[in-house]
Amino acid sequence: MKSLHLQIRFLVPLLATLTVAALLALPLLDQMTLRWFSRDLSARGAMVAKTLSLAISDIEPGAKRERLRALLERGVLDERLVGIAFCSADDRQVLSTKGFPDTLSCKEARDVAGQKDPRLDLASGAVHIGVFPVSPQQADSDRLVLLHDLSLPDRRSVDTRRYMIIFITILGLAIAGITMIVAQISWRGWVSGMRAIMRGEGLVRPLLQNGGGPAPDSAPPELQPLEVEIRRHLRELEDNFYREHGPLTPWDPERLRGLLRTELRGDQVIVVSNREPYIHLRGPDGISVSRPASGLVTAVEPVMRACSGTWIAHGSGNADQEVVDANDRVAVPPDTQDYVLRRIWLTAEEEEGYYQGFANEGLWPLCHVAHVRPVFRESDWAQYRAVNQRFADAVVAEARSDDPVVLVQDYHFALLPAMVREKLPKATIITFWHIPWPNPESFGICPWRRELLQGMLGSTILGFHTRFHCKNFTETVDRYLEARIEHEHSTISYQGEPTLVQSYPISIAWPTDDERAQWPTPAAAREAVFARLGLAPDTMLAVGVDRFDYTKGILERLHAVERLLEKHPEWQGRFVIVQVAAPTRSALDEYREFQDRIQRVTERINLRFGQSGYKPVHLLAEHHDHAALMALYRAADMCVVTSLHDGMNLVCKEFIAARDDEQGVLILSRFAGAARELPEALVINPYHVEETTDALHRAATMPPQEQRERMASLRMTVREFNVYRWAGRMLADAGQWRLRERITRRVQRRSREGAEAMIP
Ligand code: ADQ
Repeated sequence: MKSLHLQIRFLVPLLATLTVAALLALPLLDQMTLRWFSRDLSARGAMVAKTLSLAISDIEPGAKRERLRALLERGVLDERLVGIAFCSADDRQVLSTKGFPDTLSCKEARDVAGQKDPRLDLASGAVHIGVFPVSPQQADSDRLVLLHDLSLPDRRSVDTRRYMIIFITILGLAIAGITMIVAQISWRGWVSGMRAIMRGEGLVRPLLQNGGGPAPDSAPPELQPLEVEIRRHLRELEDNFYREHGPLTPWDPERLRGLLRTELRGDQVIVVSNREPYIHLRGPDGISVSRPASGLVTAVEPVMRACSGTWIAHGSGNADQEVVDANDRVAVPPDTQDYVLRRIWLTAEEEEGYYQGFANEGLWPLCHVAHVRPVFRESDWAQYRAVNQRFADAVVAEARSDDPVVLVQDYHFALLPAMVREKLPKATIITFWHIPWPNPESFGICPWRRELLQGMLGSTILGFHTRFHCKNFTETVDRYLEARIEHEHSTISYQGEPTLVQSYPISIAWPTDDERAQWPTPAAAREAVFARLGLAPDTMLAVGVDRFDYTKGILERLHAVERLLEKHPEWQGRFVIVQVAAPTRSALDEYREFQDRIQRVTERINLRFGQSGYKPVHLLAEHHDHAALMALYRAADMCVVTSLHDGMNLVCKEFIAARDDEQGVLILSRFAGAARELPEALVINPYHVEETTDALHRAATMPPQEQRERMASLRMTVREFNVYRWAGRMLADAGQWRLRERITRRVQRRSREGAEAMIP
């Protein structure tokens, strides 16, 4: 209907143009017709006159007058001739036929005949006058005046005009009709082409194209420039939109809850982790509750809050036992009591063997290529197995159905998935490995490599941070187990049970507006931090935040700072790094020695480059609360992450989230999983001191505009790829898996029933 309106709008001017053309053309046509007739009558008159002249020359002189009259009267028998007159050379009318008007003299007739349009309007009608010499060879010849009736040409002219109007009208309508059809076809093509472009069909095509040639579904040629233009504008709009608002449907706690309601409706979720989400501690003022600063807790807690599940963890607080019920359960969080925390108590031997021994002295260095030798003790392995079994038993005891969703966290529980699978074959077990997975050769040094792999393959889904870790795991299984690997579907089937091996990059919760409102401004944060540490106002401040772990590259970082002060002496007295290092695993020799070494190197550098009131390295070997870390991130000019090997690294993402002023530079090790997501950082090889030194110098001299460009892009990534997406994607995959399982079971049941019905 709309297109019809458009066409009418287009046709009206077309028809108006045709009408105007017709109005202009008709008088012209009239004139031409009359001129043709006039020429025709003149020629005709000349012929008649010639015939008459011949006849007149044959008349004998005596009989001349009567014969002449008879001759002329015969001539006017032609209906188109009105009258004929015979005029002498001196314009005297000798005789005339009956129809010749008395009022018309020979002279007047000659004058009119000499005009361009020899027409005379008489009372009886218009006539065409032709004057012809009887003897053309004589100069003073008599003349014949022939009057032709002009009513016929006039009638013909009217007829011609009528036919002309009919012709133009038909032509106009035909053109209009054809135009409408062509317009309709082109309009439809154009509209569908535009719609396709708007739907993005043309826009996504270049991504799908393999070669350089045009894609088979490319837009019509006339729309291609438009397509290019639209694509450019859309990209700009999208960029701006993403920068301002983040992704269209951002992952947040609400979306995660929605997913649990729809995809895992009513299913019980059980989390297993070594660290508990709430620790009860007895202090001088009674029992207090603390939340460990842990990415894992931040990531998993929204899931638990949404589904009222059960979290099984090692009860490590000194007042933990006081608050649990007879079944070692306590409702948490303390204020809302959304889910249950089931605590497992470990003896000192168990903790030493399972946690410090096998997990932290064995698996941790085994999976991190940081040149610290793993230690494998038979006794640690026994404890590891026993504790895994205790946690697995707790999962089975807490399960309210035979198919709960079990989320197993980290390398402390490599054996648990298969142990749970044995008791609950229909459970959906999602295991997430928070640390890297090494190559098959490195992993092969573990004496219990097969048992560990078999344990992990009890999982339904096995998640790593990066595809690279997935690949290493798959190759390790390929090397040490008899398993069927389907690379296309990322699955490994061991003893007929499939496991989906997938990458789920972990992240942080993007700060809410309420949280951000609590933050000091960057200027205020800088002022407070500078005052606390006694820094000069023009100090270039770098910050490092880590657990005091040898995998974090703290030593390499300090070497790079030392080299910077050597290579660029202008930074002496002005460049400061604040290294926050939370003590961790201090019961282990390796860690204690590492911490001592860092202390010594720090002192050496400060001795070498320190001046009165200035020391280049501030080592704060203590746990900081969240607000203190935020203040540091916001005060700093750069954040330095130099991990020698890291599954992901959350510190760099926390720094990015803290910089809503879009300032500050991130220096990031290429051996951290995060480097694959954050290429806008200054990505370095921490083993190459010179490269890290240059990155420090580059960060210190980077113009604010470049910092803004990089930081804006980094923030966009971290906001979109947040921790809710991490949990959401795993749970969505689990939901799909369960759906498929249910369908398969239904199909199997029906075909079994069908087969039974066939048996007579
Ligand atoms: P971690 O090895 O602990 O995590 P990381 O990802 O950097 O390493 O997380 C450390 C967390 O502890 C951060 O939230 C940080 O703020 C906090 N933190 C560090 N030092 C602190 C201090 N002094 N005071 C207070 N808080 C401090 C393991 C893997 C990582 C993986 C995570 C999540 O080794 O590769 O990213 O799990 O899967």
